Amino acid sequence: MRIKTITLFVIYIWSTFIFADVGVLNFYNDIEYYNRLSLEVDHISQYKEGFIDKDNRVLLEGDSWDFKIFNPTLFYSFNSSFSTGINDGALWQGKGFNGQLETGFIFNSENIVIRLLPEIWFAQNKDFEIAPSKYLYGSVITCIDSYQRPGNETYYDINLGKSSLLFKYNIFEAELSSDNIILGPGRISPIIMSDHSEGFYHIRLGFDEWKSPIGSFEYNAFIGKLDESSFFDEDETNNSNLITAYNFAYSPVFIPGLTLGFNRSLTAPMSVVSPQIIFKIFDPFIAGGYIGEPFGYDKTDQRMSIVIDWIFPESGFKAYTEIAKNDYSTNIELLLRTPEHTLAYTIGFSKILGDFLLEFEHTDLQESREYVLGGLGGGGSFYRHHIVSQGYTNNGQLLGAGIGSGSDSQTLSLSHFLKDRTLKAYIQRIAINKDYIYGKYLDPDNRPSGSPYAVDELQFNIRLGFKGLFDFDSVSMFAEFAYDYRSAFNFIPYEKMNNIYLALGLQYKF
Ligand SMILES: [Ca+2]
Ligand SMILES: [Ca+2]
Repeated sequence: MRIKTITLFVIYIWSTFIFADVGVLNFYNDIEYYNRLSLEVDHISQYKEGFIDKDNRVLLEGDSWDFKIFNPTLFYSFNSSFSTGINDGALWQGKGFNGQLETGFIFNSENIVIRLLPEIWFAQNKDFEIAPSKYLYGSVITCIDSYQRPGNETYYDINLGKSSLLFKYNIFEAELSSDNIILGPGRISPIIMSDHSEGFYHIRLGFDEWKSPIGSFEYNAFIGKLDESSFFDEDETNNSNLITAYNFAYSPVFIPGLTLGFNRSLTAPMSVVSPQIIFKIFDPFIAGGYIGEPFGYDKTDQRMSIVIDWIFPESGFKAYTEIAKNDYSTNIELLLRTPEHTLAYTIGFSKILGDFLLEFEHTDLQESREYVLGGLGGGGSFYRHHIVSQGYTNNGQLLGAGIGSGSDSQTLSLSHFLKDRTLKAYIQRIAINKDYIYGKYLDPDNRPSGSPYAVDELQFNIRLGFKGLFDFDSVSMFAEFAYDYRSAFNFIPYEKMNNIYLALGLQYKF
């Protein structure tokens, strides 16, 4: 008990010197995004890493290399009633206090970049009611390793964060990394890959921008390993999965500002991995069956999306969409009958208004409607899978949109960019896992005949938030205040909950 208390004390103290990809660094992303909206570019990169090298102090340098310290950046947050937070990397923000530390070193040269940026994070993880789960602390739905809480004790984790070893030659890059991969234009809910979960060990081969007479091309291929969290099943033989993925993007020279993209990813249990599985992602014929198995018996899980990202720099306007499929239509008959089969999408726009930036994004991850007719089995819900039983997750958090399976969401925000400060107000609605309630009452005989009706179990959250970044000479400061109203909390009719979210970030600039 004493050791635990001392450990917690050390973490609490350490976290006050901490640094993160939320808070200050998240605002750096916003500022860069705002600045680029009015720039004429040949190509909009669809592969992004969470890492930003901004104002980091050079400790040593030579003619063609430098060695920097990554500015220490503190992030602290507090939830009064329940867990909230998306796109925060490995961090999970529970009830009570949460913190994350990120710092380290960066070596830059012409052909080699080395980043050693480990992170540590903790969640006080105070007790709050969660919805019943087969996995105790896990998701309300099966076939996905997405915990509601990481157990019932203070949780902390150390990982390699945004560390990476990168080789560059001309436009080509080869990288070994533990960072997140973000694909596509989604500002809040990229569907195939986001920075909602912990990054994962992967190898990347690709190029960012290859200019040709007909336009610019981008291509990256990934192979990596995903892990199960400690809050899932008791089966020790299925704890890791393979992930392979690629993204392709093209900006036609005859339509300035337009970038079209394609993303595809595949996961498979490590126990079935073979060269055929590793290269299956490059098979353009998207068959239903697993190689060597009867049709429809698929041991791999695939997702794909197409992307349209269109920027109009003269008016500072950008519109984008990502349209994704969780499962392919296995033949042309099915495709013609129900093209909406497991379709999900994100659509959004951004508009500069002087010093202001107005943004809106809408995402819908709900199961397509033909599932109510039966004959397709369960599991049409985005990110779930029956063979890759952890679903599309790493260490208990989703690799894709953080709003979660079966959800839909809208976010409207207004940011104000000034020389030494950036302010942002936002309102966000998330309807949480509607698929769970629709699935629960698939059989009309199970539905309650009177009030409360099944429809009263549909849970949603409204958040109103304000945040700001304030730049001083040697310190950047981040602060956020948000209020959450949750209706049908844990899918219980008429159960209403309020939450206050506070966050503070500091970055020390050497
Ligand atoms: Ca997270
Ligand atoms: Ca397991």
